[in-house]
Amino acid sequence: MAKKRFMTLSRHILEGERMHPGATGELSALLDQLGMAAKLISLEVNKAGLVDILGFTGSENVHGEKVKKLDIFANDVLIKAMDHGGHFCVMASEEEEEIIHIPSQHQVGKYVLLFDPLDGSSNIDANISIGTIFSIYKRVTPDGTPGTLDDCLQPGYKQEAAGYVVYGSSTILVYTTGHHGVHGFTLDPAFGEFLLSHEDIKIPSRGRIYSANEGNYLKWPQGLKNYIKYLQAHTFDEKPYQARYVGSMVADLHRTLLYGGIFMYPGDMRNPKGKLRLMYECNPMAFIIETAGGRAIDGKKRILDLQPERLHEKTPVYMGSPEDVDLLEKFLREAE
Ligand code: AHM
Ligand code: MG
Repeated sequence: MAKKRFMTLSRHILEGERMHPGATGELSALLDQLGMAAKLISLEVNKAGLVDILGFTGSENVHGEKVKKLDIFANDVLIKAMDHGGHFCVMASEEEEEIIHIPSQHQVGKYVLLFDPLDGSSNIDANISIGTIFSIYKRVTPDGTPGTLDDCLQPGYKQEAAGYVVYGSSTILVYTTGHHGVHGFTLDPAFGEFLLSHEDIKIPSRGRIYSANEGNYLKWPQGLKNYIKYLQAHTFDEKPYQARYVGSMVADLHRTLLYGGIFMYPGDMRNPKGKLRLMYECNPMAFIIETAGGRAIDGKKRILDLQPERLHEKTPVYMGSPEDVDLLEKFLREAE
């Protein structure tokens, strides 16, 4: 218990590194830096209602959506915190149309960073949880040269690390390197440190909660409609299924990770690829969910096996407790 109380994010990352005798410490250093950026974003998110930072900037992001100032702030913080450490050769963000090059005055490293700086930002004005998502790969182009799009377009199973930060009733950072489990750290605002609060998270094998935007029900694939009807007519552990949908992927998946169940953002008749982006939303979340014992599919294939073609491409996604995803998959298959 005492050990847990004093396990900061930095110490945890370092101890993870020591389990790999050949590790250079670079991954630890950059994860630590990401934790620092998350603290800065958290501070700003927490005072969003107090300062004149809310409201539209008048510009749109690469997807034609209105961008709020906090998105830009979070994007800037991440770029500025991560571009000069010598760890990355290239970065990419949901808020930037093109890849982000490392400025020429800084060293380039062997890692690649993709991130969604502030996901669910349409929820900001209502004080609903939002989050940051990140995904880390090793470069595929030669060391010492500027990174390229090829470094970014790698399938998710090649991720070296992934994580998210949820700015909710408290700020929690969850990360994994794929080897030593999934761990969550709660930010102590007085202490200014992320402290280990959720050690070695394992997703329940089955849950009672399904999470999707049911407003789109009529446009959904028939198999998914059948699945939802099935859940509504059945019980789990003698209790009815529950629907929960925050509309912030990070919050919905954080709950799914802890309580079990299934999160879904399907493709539909109008948007066959759904809404969520493969590279910096679905892949990192799928890596975390799988490492915690869950499953993540696009309806047919494993999310982490998808070969990306474009930086901002979207994919349908179903992820969560393994038995729930198995059942959903069966319904999708049967309706084909
Ligand atoms: P954003 O990246 O523009 O914030 O949008 C992504 C968000 C996710 O957090 C969430 O799961 C989804 O959009 C909700 O979409 P919808 O309003 O269609 O249900
Ligand atoms: Mg997003």
